[in-house]
Amino acid sequence: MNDEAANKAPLSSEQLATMDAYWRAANYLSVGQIYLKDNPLLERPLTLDDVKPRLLGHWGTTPGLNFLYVHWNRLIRERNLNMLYIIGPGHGGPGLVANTYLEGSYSEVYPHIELNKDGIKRLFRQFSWPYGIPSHVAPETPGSIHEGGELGYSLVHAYGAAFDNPDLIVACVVGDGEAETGPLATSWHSNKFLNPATDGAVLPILHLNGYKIANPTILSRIPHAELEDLMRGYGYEPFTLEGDDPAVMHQQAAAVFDVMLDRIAAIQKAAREEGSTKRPAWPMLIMRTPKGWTGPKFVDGKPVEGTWRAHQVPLAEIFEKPEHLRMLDEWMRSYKPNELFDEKGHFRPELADIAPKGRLRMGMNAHANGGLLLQPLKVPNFREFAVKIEGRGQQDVESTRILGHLLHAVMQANADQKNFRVFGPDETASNRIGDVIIGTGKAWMAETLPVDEDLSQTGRVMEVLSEHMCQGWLEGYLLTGRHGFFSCYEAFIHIIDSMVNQHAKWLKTTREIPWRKPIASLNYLLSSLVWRQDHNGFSHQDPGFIDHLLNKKSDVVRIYLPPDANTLLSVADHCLRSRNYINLIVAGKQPAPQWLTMDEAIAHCTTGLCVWPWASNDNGSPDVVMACCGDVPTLETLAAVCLLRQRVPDLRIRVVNVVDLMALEPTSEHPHGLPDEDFDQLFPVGIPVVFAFHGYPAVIHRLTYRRHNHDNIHVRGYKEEGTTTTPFDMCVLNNIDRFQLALDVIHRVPRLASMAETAEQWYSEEIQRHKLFVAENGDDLPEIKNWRWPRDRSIC
Ligand SMILES: Cc1ncc(C[n+]2csc(CCOP(=O)(O)OP(=O)(O)O)c2C)c(N)n1
Ligand SMILES: [Mg+2]
Repeated sequence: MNDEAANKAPLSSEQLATMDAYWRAANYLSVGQIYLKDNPLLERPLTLDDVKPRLLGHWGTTPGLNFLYVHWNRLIRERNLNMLYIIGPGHGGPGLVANTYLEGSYSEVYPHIELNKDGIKRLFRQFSWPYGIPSHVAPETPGSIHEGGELGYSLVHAYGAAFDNPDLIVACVVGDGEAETGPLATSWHSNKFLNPATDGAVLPILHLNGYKIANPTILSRIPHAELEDLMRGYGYEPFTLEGDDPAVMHQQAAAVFDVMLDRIAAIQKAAREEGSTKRPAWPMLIMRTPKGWTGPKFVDGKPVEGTWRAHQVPLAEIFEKPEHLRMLDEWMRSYKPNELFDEKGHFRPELADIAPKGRLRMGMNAHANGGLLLQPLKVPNFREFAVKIEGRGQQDVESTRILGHLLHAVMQANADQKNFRVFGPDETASNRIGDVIIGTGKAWMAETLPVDEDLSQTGRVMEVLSEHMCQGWLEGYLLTGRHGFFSCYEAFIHIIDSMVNQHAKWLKTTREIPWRKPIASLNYLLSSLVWRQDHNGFSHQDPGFIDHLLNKKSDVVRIYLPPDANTLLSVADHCLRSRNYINLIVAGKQPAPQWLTMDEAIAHCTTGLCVWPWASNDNGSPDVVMACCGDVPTLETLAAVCLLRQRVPDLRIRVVNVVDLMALEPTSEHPHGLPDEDFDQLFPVGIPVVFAFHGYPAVIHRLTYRRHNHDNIHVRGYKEEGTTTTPFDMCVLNNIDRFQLALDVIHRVPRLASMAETAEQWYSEEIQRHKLFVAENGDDLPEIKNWRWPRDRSIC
């Protein structure tokens, strides 16, 4: 406890009694959810018939969460706060369900859970029950933007929600076990990016109940002074609340929260009214209370309250041990339910009255249902940024740089709305979308030096070398009704694989919850791609995020591989306007040939895949289809087409480019899937397909295995061969180079069988020549490096 709060007793005895009763009611409803399917008000002694057959849920963290909720309610009431809760230990779900029920929000969104005895019975029964509600603070829980099932992301979500929401206070409970995770450990640094003048406040509470599932937590077993120093080192002003006597704790909590809220108000006043630009030391609370507080102290002779044994269900053998049933009865009655609810099951009005009203209730905070607040992003006309095509493939352009122009325009167009941010792990400039920084700058509240460029306390580009933080901030930002864009190196986006899983689950679930309104999509740009790791080599080569996303629900995921800048612009425009998706855009940043006019690009993106007639000579009846997806595979395919034209002039080649990967799937599997008839038109049954793909070849097989022509689809892609070598040698190492693709065609078209031997000889000679040249000169052969699609296609 801090000195300032030490001698204060802000609660009157009546207030203290009411708050304690409210807390008891929340605890009672939490225990009831875990155990009971009947007898909700304990009108008769509990019997086994009242108890659920499967006892599921987590008690340990719940009383602490309930304690905090009633105190936050007081603060909201007294200070008229706009407060959002985020619960790191999301397994404490029953507590949040109980509290949103007590304040009335729950019944408003789920009218069948009435505010009476029947409602309580249903509330109990549905919890962790088949087709009922999940045990966590799930999307189904009013007021939540954070599930908390996978631990580690509470604090980044809280900060993401607070950015550009100057009136919001995000109360964020961090589990002391959760605090051991990598993402959480780095999240404390978010305070170097939060501007007290223009952003809201985050109120972190380290829930130091001492234990995880079966072990003590690190932070509870280091000297308290060391823990405080750690928090100070992270730039916070730590406050402490410690104890287990409810009456004392209520009074101390009220005192300490008053001081902390005064601190926040003072920090914001200094920044907003007095012009302070100093990075403040925001208050944070270390709350040291017993795990399973107010639950059974001993079970079967072993200590439970205050130990790891309280984590899940403390009395787990109700059906085997009559003593456990008796203890449950006693435990639930210890909350004195008849003082809390009348005989009809109505929460007593004098208790209900202390909750905030209307939208001030945390369960009804509009920020937790971001779609309610979502303003459409203003996206300027992307056609204005088009690359003018003067001859196909004749000029080299860095596609992502062109995207940077569009993003800059988006940033400017929405500057007043303050609802668009761009996130990246120190790669915004490297991925060549750096123009987006112009006019806004990069968010930074820490120290600056003259050598720094573009750092700004009000910057809207967020750069921190933590993919976890970028992802978490962006999720928090989107879930509270704003828009964003995340650019990352392709190989390292895997760091957030698990986080995107959780976001995809959230989106999938919210689609089935009518009161949850759609939010802006989570947009990724992956650049610095596998094929062009000129500076870095093997460690930076991994296109597998595509594979990862493919596992997600098809109504949530979209994957685009635009082959040039104009298609990239069209794709980006679409993604920025979309809702409730995870959009993955994979696009190169290196200078590369440009193929499509803007109109062609738009048409291409509309269908997702189509024949490039200017590159084809099949007259509607191909000998072979050369398909390509991704910028480098497209280049190699077109170069292979030229090689084949020279060697086999009468070969009828159809070139199909794929920009929307999901179009390859059948319609039954993905809404973007091409109908079978159309697919068969493009890839006629019996005609070989040589498919050059940006990523792992299995992806294409996986998407097309049900297509009629699948047996004839032969895919080249990345096969984990790589090093720091020339761009073309990367293709050669992975057999996706133009010579290999041309040879593949000769091997696959039956009527060219007689050419196979000569072609193999030619292939070996070309590859040998290439290998010798790159080894000697450290660069690609000039005719490879400077290759262009011929202006007059008859001469290629
Ligand atoms: C990333 C992750 N790893 C492991 C788990 C499994 N798990 C669930 S709860 C828990 C212990 C959490 O301890 P703490 O954060 O202290 O929460 P509390 O004590 O408040 O229940 C663990 C390890 C998880 N949910 N997420
Ligand atoms: Mg704990």
